[in-house]
Amino acid sequence: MDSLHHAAELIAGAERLVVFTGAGMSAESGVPTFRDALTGLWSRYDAEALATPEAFTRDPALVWGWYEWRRELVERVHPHAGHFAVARVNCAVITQNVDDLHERAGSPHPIHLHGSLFTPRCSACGMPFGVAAQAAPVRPAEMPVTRATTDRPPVPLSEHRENAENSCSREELTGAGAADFTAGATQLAAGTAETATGSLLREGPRTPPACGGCGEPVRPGVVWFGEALPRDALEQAVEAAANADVLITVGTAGVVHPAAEIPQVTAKLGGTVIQVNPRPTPLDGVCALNLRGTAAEVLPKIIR
Ligand code: BV8
Repeated sequence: MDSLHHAAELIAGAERLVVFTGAGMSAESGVPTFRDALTGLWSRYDAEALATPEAFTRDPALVWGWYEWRRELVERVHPHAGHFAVARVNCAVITQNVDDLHERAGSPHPIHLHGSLFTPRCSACGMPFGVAAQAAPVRPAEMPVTRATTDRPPVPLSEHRENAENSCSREELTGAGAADFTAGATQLAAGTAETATGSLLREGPRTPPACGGCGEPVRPGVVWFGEALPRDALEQAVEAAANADVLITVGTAGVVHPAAEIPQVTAKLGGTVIQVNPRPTPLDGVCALNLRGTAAEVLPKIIR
């Protein structure tokens, strides 16, 4: 039996299926993977150096410009056949991605281990920034705890900026509509923006954080390197992986922790792990099947 057919049989027989996704899941929708997230003008930046609290403290407007660029890009793309295949089956979705492609394909409640491009929050108390503030405020206890334990000191942003500014203007840095993005990002960073260029949230008007705008900057609603993952999300993900009889890991390099340990939880407790990735990863060893293909090609063939 070929491996695609074998995988389809295992998945069809699963009672508690989990799908765990990384940046490669969004690649065929047109969202660059994290290791190549920086294309064009942003290619002068190291994503890991930008996705840190230190970078935001040092230059909030530049970091906001990067996240606005990514959010705008996600707004322009669409889920692919792989997202729709996952949404068709009864499963728990755990994602490292900060886009909303799983939701837009119909997966009801993906667990976002690394936050979202669409949930900016107060950097002091964690309250969501905008209409979400009235909905479900993030309890301060869930505020990410930051510890400078990044795997290597981020390359000083001043070095990046120096290079960047030598070769292109700040307006160019943040792509199309640059000037107002930067201005909007600066306002957002200062927590003073009532509106910022390009609606940050799909819902209606934004309001200051429910905490009354404690004067701290509004930050992107993602988990940066050196920050703890949201406790609820991590607990839900570990529980789902521990109970899974089949887990499909799709499009992750398996190098960012603790998320990379999720497939290992399933394997350690006797579940079957199936990997979908064109390239080998450190997760190969815990997978019963390693399907060397892409998310949009393989998932519709194995999830029927
Ligand atoms: C924490 C949000 C502690 C922001 C992200 C030493 C060793 C190990 C770990 C560490 C270490 N030192 C420090 C650490 C911890 C660090 C870490 O793991 N570093 C790594 C780089 C070594 N982790 C952290 O800092 C975490 N926090 O540890 O906190 C703590 C504890 C208590 C109290 C205080 C602190 C936080 C990590 C979260 C970082 N935030 N994202 C943003 O997006 O801007 S992570 C970022 O990487 C994205 O979320 C991305 O999803 C994620 C993982 O990357 P991948 O998804 O795997 O994507 P990548 O591009 O790497 O790979 C793509 C894959 O897809 C490839 O394999 C490719 O072959 C494949 N592919 C490509 N195309 C396709 C495809 N597959 C299928 N189909 C295709 N078409």
